[in-house]
Amino acid sequence: MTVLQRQPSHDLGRRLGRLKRQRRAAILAHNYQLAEVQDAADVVGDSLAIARQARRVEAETIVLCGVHFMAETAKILNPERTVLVPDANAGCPLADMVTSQALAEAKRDWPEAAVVCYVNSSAAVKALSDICCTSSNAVRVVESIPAEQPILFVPDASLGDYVARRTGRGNLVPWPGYCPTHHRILPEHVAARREEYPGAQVCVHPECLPDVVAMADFVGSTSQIIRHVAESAAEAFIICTEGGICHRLRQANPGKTIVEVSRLATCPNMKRNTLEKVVWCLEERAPEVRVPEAVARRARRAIERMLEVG
Ligand code: CIZ
Repeated sequence: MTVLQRQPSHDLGRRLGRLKRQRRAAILAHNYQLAEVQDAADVVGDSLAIARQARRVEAETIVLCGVHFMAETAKILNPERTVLVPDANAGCPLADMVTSQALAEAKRDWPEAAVVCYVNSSAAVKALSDICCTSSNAVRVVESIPAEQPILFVPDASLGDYVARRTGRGNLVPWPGYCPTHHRILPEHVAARREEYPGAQVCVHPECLPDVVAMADFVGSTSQIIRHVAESAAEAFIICTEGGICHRLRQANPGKTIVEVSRLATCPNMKRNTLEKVVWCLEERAPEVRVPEAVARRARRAIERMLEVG
């Protein structure tokens, strides 16, 4: 019987280094990636930060380690670069909860509404939207829309509810989508961790259930949580978002205690990307992510409108 063995990581590292030079490639990884992928990356950040960085790196090829919509966003903002993904099946169930057909119908029923789409959406949905947002700037984006204009917020209802409460917008209607990973975090998980770590600050991503958000000492996107933990005087933090972020938080804050709220908050799609697959996609120059130009042009408008808001 043949026993398959994992290749030693130093061999993989050497192959990766050689391929990166040959392909003039940069590896950009999301905060939710496996530790081994984050450690091999040139840039680690949220989807917007990595899409912006993609413009700055001196590379012809970008390996985008995240989920599909992130690679699309990087391609839309950097159409001249080749964008590869380690695993073509790394999708986002939240993004799939709004299709372009369903959104087109909703727009026909509600023509006066401005459509705000969370970055967790397909390029085709972004192309039908007036403006995009991330969890870092969703409040500012919504505030940039005239108060009297109704807003259709797609696809994340938890983020939509949070933004409606923060901005006092009674005319914001959230699409009924949700992130299955963030919704696995329950109030009892937070309560149990609080008992174990009295005095720890609870940091919550706004994709979480409203009852979990209500327990937070700090609510923010991954980049905002990273900044908050670095700047806070507190010594311990209970992290209520996808667990991959804890690797970066521990590296950056060796003196602080970083507690994952629940092992259930692991995104199976984010974890599809492994170091082996990063090497393979560079070897094969595939899978490559492409966005049809007509879709990309309109999606870019929604993203650039967001970038103007900041
Ligand atoms: O914008 C991103 O990358 C996502 C999906 C979440 C976050 O808070 O960074």
